[in-house]
Amino acid sequence: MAGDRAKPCELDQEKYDADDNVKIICLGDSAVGKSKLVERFLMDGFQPQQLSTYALTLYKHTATVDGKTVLVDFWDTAGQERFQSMHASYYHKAHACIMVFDVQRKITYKNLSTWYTELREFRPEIPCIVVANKIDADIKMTQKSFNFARKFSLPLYFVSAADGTNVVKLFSDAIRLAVSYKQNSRDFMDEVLQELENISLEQEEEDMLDREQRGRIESPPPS
Ligand SMILES: Nc1nc2c(ncn2[C@@H]2O[C@H](COP(=O)(O)OP(=O)(O)OP(=O)(O)O)[C@@H](O)[C@H]2O)c(=O)[nH]1
Ligand SMILES: [Mg+2]
Repeated sequence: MAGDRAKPCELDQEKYDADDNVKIICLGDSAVGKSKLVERFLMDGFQPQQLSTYALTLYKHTATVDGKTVLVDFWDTAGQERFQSMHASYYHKAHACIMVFDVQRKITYKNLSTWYTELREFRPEIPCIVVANKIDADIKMTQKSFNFARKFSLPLYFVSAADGTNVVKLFSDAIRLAVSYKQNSRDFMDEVLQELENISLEQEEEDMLDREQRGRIESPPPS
């Protein structure tokens, strides 16, 4: 899989040309490194300053998976929202989840179960990757077995946004999983939503035709 850096002016055109588009959400406590990981992947850079995400940041990216162009939306939110439930729209139609904890702060690992429970309420089936971030700060952590991932049969990646270890692999795999989920999923909610969208589109078309017809009848005949 090859990734191209997103160029805003090209994205609209690419949207029309793209073979597919997927949404990937990031979850995890505040300051575990969610934003830094996305930035490392998209910009291949790391600015160490701490700026907590306010509400929501949406990153757009174009990737190539098996020769097909895929538009990827990365949704990154503020981890401190753990104390309230995340708004349902954050999960809406997500195709994969990257769930991050900080190997230096045990509490962020413990809180994974809260994040995971909420994720599964909204998206019972989507692929989810568990991410142990900041391994540059304590490389010994890569020897530890983190049972949470094993318990739920989730893949676990040891990464560092600071030095880039495994970041491209993490995001490339997440994109692949999202695409394959979208292509193969028989998620009932998705099907229902799709049906509803089709119905409202048909209704809009009918309304438009009605209005056009009425317009013709109501307008005075040409003299
Ligand atoms: N040593 C080290 N520090 C990191 C790494 N990734 C992030 N940080 C630091 O951790 C802090 C938080 O990073 P963010 O990416 O802002 O964390 P976040 O999860 O987006 O936080 P919220 O937006 O508050 O939810 C920053 O000071 C980063 O410099 C890493 O891989 N290694
Ligand atoms: Mg952030």
